Amino acid sequence: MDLKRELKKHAGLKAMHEEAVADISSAGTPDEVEDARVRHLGRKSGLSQLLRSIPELPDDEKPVVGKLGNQVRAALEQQLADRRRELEEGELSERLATEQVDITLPGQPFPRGHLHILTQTIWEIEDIFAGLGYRIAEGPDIETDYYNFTALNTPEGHPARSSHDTFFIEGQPDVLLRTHTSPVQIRVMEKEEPPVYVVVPGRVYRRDSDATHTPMFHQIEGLAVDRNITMGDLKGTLEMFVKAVFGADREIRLRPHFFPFTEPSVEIDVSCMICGGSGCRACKFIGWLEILGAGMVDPKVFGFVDYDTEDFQGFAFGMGVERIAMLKHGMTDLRMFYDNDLRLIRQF
Ligand code: 2NM
Repeated sequence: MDLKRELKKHAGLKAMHEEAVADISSAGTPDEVEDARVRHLGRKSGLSQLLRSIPELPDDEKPVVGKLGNQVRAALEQQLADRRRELEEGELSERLATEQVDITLPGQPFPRGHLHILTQTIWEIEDIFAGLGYRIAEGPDIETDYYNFTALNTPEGHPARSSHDTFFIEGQPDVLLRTHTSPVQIRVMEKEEPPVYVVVPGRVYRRDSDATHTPMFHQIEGLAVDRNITMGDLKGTLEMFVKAVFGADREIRLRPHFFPFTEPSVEIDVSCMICGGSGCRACKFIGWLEILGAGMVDPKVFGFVDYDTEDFQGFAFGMGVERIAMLKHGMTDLRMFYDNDLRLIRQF
């Protein structure tokens, strides 16, 4: 190399160059390269001192040292840069080799939740009716007296109003927490002409609290309005529903009952799924469990929504979701649904 031959002209520079070349070559990390740079090119390095001393040198040495010194500095700077890049690239490929991520490995398991048993029960019931062509309708939890009672043929002073033990909104005697989801059926009928097939799930509120009553619980009600709807449609629909939920072996029976909004009205029992009907503790040795209220919609209710009672008839029904879930899963205390005890939640 040119520089090597030139360096024979100056033993001092030659020695500095050789020492620096060896030192830079042996640097093992970018930090060590930097240390070598400070040692050999820094302000206190022999090379810098030599270049600074040029004015004091004999005239014939000045151009030799000036030119050669700068060549040495340029060569070392080049070597430092090369060595630094070499080491950085080595570091990168080392990290790429050792810090590989195998993206085909299974991920960290993420704890997965699931629907609450009440939600599962609501969805299951909705699915059964959806399969029969029913739509799902929802409405407000906070209702007016008109939708919760009046339009459901329960006028002021009617005994059913007090038996519901309604939560009223303070200072607003016409506003209350709905005691059933039936006001939604009224809202649907106000908006839509028959035929109407809807199921209505939701929270309802009554001033009640013991082992079998909570002040808030869930209902699903249903309404079918069409031409030529009869009690036979009611019975067939609800028998199919009960068998879908509790099993094909179950039977139903209808007992006469009273609701203000249906006439005639019935309560529907299912043959006990624990004893099969022979009598046990679950059915209080009766063989039957009450699960549904139902009836043919009273023409007075249709009057409130301007439906033509000559052309259209309907049946309606309602059930408590907690009660269905308890019977289906053999649960004993209604309040378990709201304890948020993971031992219960994880069972379903
Ligand atoms: C029940 C039982 C019987 C019912 C009636 C109506 C409406 F809006 F058509 F009048 N909706 N829901 C009804 C009838 C609800 O629940 C035990």
